[in-house]
Amino acid sequence: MEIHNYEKLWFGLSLLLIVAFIGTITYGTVGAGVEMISDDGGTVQPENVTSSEVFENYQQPNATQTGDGEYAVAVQALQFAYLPGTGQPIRVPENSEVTFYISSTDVTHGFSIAGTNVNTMVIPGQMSEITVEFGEYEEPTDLGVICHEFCGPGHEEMAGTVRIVPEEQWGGDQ
Ligand SMILES: [Cu+2]
Repeated sequence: MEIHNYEKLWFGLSLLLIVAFIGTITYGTVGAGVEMISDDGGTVQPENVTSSEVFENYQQPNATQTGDGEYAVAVQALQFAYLPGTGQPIRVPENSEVTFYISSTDVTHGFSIAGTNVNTMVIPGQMSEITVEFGEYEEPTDLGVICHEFCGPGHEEMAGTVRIVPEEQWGGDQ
């Protein structure tokens, strides 16, 4: 059987494409350092979210110190606000590692902090836990928080703020 040269060429090229596709998928999965966020934050009854230990300790606009340079904030998502976060910013110090615990008391929401890789769904009955490092900041810097899961007629207005505060100003009262 004779195979035409052009046919061989196209055969080779399409094989190469398949190998390249598999290569990019493999790289994206294991090579690029992309990590799935952990889902071991635990479960909680949606109506009891705010009386859970995590919320009783950390649902404050000022991040609570939990260790050396480590802080925690618990955020309640509801139609159509973050508590804390909407109206009053969540304040975190610079040079910190902050763990956010986020849960919803009504429907599924999203929690995404612009300019960081914090991006999680917020599901009633589930505690989303995500840790982010904030670097050095010369002056207070606001990052927007948005809900990116359609959650009802006020979804597009559901937003908040994370304010990163320089060390000298941390503990002050703005
Ligand atoms: Cu929402």
